[in-house]
Amino acid sequence: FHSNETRIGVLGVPFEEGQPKVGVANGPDAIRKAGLIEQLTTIHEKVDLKDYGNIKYEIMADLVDEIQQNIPNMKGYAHVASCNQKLSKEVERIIRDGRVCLTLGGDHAIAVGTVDGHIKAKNEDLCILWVDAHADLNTNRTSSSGNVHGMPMALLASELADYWPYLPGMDWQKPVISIRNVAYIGLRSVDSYERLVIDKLGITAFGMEDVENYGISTVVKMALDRIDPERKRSIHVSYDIDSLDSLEAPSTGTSVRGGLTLREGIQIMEMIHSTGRLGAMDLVEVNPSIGSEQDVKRTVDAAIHIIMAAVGHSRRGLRLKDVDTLPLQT
Ligand code: EXY
Ligand code: MN
Ligand code: MN
Ligand code: MN
Repeated sequence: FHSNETRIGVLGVPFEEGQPKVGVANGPDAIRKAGLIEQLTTIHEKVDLKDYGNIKYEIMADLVDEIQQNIPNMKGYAHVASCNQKLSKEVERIIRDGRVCLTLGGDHAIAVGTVDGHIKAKNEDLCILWVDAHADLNTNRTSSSGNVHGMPMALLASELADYWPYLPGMDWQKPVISIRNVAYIGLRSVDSYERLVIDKLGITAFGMEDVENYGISTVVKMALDRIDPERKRSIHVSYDIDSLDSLEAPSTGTSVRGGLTLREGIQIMEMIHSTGRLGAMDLVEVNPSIGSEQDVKRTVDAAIHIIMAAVGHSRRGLRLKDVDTLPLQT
């Protein structure tokens, strides 16, 4: 069943303080420039699309000095806290407006705000599908890089709340999502402490070897069986473009070979769309400053294909409404 009206809200988050590479902040504009908005309106005649533009935030000034001394190993912390607070509010507003919230990153640190906003808007159980080469499950104690884009899932999970110090400026964010409601697809670069957390907490994690063994459709079905057994939850997909193979998405900061094909990436999102319960989606880590012009084009194009699948574009073609015969020659 597909209701014929599709309400979508697009929000850009030009944020790159969660990792060291310049350029990922231009992801949203690169994706728009390649025609995302125009393409979204062609899915069918009943698309109600609103582009909320790019988010602007003010840095909480009192954080800057204090933080870098008191919270070790979280680079750009004041930016992360400030941007995500604003972002959470924006996502909540868009979902409350009855739209599927499509957030364009920016680096993956922004998922703290998007998931938080989704939780606040739906006020009910939520499940998360985290499509990524990485688990993004480090704390500031376990991270060897100090890059916060490797930490968002650990900030969100209630089971890990005790492993964080007090984080000033993050009081708005309640780690209320249970890691039992989270599934990973695409993993192939997992740090040792992340592996420990996955094993200890029994996190649903499908790595590339599972995609290889079962096929992508079965993996998505198994993931949904685990995180949404009653088929009633609002689904949050946090889609890191680096889940795709480096050949499919070269323009990203932490590319890992041996990843998903674009076909598999699209299939995941077609299946999520067909549940009718996609509440919000992040598309993150597209960095137009990495690689050649052709690399950027390929990466952005892959992002658009994935987003189109998420909101109902079908590879079978559009079904004509109220028409079942070919037009005659006259
Ligand atoms: N696990 C590594 C770290 O914590 O630094 C790499 C993280 C890369 C995160 C990318 C966004 O998915
Ligand atoms: Mn920077
Ligand atoms: Mn990620
Ligand atoms: Mn990643």
